[in-house]
Amino acid sequence: MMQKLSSQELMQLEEKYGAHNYHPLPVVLAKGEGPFMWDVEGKRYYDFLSAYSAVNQGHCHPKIVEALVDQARTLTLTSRAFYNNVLGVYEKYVTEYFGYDKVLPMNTGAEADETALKLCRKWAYLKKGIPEGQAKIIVCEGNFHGRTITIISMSTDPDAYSEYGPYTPGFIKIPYNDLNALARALEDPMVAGFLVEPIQGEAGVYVPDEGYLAKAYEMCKAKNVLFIADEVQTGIARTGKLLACDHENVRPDILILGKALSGGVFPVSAVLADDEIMLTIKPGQHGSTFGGNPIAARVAIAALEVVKEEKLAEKAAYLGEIFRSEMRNIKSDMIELVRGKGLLNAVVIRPKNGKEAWDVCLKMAENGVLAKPTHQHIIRFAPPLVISEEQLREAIELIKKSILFFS
Ligand code: IF1
Repeated sequence: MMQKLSSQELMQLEEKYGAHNYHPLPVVLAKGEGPFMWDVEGKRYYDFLSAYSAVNQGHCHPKIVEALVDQARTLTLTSRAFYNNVLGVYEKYVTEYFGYDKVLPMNTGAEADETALKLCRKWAYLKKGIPEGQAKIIVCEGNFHGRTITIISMSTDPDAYSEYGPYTPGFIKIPYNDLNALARALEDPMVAGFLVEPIQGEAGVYVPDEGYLAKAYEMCKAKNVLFIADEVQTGIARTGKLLACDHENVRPDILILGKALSGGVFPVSAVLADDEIMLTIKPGQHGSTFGGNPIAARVAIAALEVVKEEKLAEKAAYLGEIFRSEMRNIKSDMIELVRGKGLLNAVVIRPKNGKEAWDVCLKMAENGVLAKPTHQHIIRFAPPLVISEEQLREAIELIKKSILFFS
């Protein structure tokens, strides 16, 4: 049984007994519903982080929770040593939904990214004819794909990679949003894939120039290089389309999904690809105890149905326009820049009188809006896509009030 503890006591427990690998905003949440969360003292907040875009469908969406609970009462895990009566149904649903031959189910985003890297290398050796052990994958500076050793080997952020070596070789790092750099890197015949976030999330919601993804895709095709999109954060309606790649009509050769694939109720990730690529991995060559478990399968179907039923992509596109234009209208010299797509947005904060993004976030929390700074001076704004226009406008007023407090 959970005792009734205060926010202060609960934060002290985490401080004393938990590893110090996070620095959370000092808010202790106890409940969520739609675009809202409540702290243990009962104060209500607009959630403008959505668990880094995992909760696109809103907190505790009844339909998704129902799928979770119903399946949890029936069958939770069989492992992949046996078939179960949900996985195949989900696999058919998700592949038709995104338009691929096959799916490989995993749990976390990092695992799906790792899977995509392994798949790309397998394809390189079995199909492209690169000599084994020689394949290279192009990645972008400022990337964020997760926390495993191989993934941080691709990182250019010292916080992410320092003192974790030795690192996995085989990656070529080029600047993001730079087609000339990509062209040069693609000259290397050992290149098997190009892994890219359609919008860089961790880098600070960095939106590339229009046409970048389409042109990059075309250049990869010309060199028989796989275009691999990490849509863990940008996918599932967040940017105003089902996938961020849809804005440029690009269909990745390998598509990586996570986060909102479960609406934030369970770790569910997936890699999608066509047979020519996916069938290079044979039985016993990759897997996961929990990947594709019955709860995950049921939850993901429900989460994807909600996206269509509630037209979340259309909503994100429409509400995103309102958000950016309202934020750009705020008369404050602390707002340096507003950027984003759909409801994945960032505001670059110009520090004033020693006050920076962190202070703005604390003030916003006080006023009832939760968001988190990234890289000292950027605040990410990504509410659940189920937020109504009226709610969004109310939250914008609270954000405005918080920024103007320092101006
Ligand atoms: C943390 C950021 C977001 C991701 C992309 C894969 C993964 C992520 C594009 C891995 C994860 C997270 C993880 C979270 C913070 C967070 C994040 F600030 F670091 F950049 F979302 F913006 N690909 N992103 O964004 O997915 O293994 O975590 O399920 O605390 O590390 P995961």
